[in-house]
Amino acid sequence: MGVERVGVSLEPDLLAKFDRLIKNQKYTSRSEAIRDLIRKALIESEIEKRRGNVIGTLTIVYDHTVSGVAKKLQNLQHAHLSEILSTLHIHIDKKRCLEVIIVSGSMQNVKKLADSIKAIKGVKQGELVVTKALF
Ligand code: NI
Repeated sequence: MGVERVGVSLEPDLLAKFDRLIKNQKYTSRSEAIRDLIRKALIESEIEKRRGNVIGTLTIVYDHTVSGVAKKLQNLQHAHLSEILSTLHIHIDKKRCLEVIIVSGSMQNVKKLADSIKAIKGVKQGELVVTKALF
């Protein structure tokens, strides 16, 4: 496959910040970093159109001392067997737990499930990261 070269005009400040970012992310060239950004934008735009299935993670941090939170999380996960592939649980400290939930399905269902989990009292942070599923 051939490649086409394109020129991009950027303010020096913005370029300096971008170079720092890609250096931290261990990119070997600007081109590769820009290609990844474009791919990410295309995937996101397709996700927004809600076509096809997605796969990804929902990472949450919750306070397990909040009454009922663990039970609510468990009930919700048992009610969504088809969207949840796996769950990783780590005890951060005396109070806080980290859970990484691997999710898949239609964007609509995955988003709805993530929103319900984030809405549980005691769940302090929640971030859903999805990519287009290859199935
Ligand atoms: Ni825990």
